Amino acid sequence: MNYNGYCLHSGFLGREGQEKLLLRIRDLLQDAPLYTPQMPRTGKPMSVRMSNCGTLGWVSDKQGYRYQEYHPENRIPWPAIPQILLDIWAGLAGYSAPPEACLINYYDAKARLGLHVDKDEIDMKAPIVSISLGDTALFRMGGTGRRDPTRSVRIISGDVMIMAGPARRCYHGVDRIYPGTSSLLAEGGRFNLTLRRVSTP
Ligand code: MD6
Ligand code: FE
Repeated sequence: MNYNGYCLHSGFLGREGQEKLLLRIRDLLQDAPLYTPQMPRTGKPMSVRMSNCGTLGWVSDKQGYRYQEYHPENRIPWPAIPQILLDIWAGLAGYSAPPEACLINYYDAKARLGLHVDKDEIDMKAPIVSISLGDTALFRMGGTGRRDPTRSVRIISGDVMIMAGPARRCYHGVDRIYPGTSSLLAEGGRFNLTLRRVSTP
């Protein structure tokens, strides 16, 4: 599927690749634990828990959305992006510069992510490469306007999604997680990793 810069590589990572990547993610979450971000202004907690790796990480709190070099709670610089992820970017992004940030989202059975456009990156020409591990998600993809028609896609463990070009400015979100659809995570739920270029190369 390739539609206006939106591209889904179904089953890109096999079970072994998913397990290897998951081990690396669990390892770096020891140093950069998942935290509960807050919505700008209201401070309302998000249902998705987050962390990052890379020289920059995306964070959200009462002050707003931004990229910063350290974990918002322990203030330690984010761990490096694992080589497996750098290799996926190099193979699929079609972009000469490496990613600077990898946002790690964790969804439990009840978590969801509202419609949004990722626009905190200075370099909006770079694609975002997204990797999913664990339970299936119902992903919604819309247009550049918040009220444009949307289509829904089920994203499964090992799928890799690219948003490039026009799709980079389109609204999208996660409506729900289907609990028990993957045996990858012992605790259940879903990880989504989004690799991003933040600054212009
Ligand atoms: C998710 N993904 O799949 C949320 N954003 O859990 C995103 O918000 C996203 O997958 C930009 C590009 C790719 C994505
Ligand atoms: Fe997004």
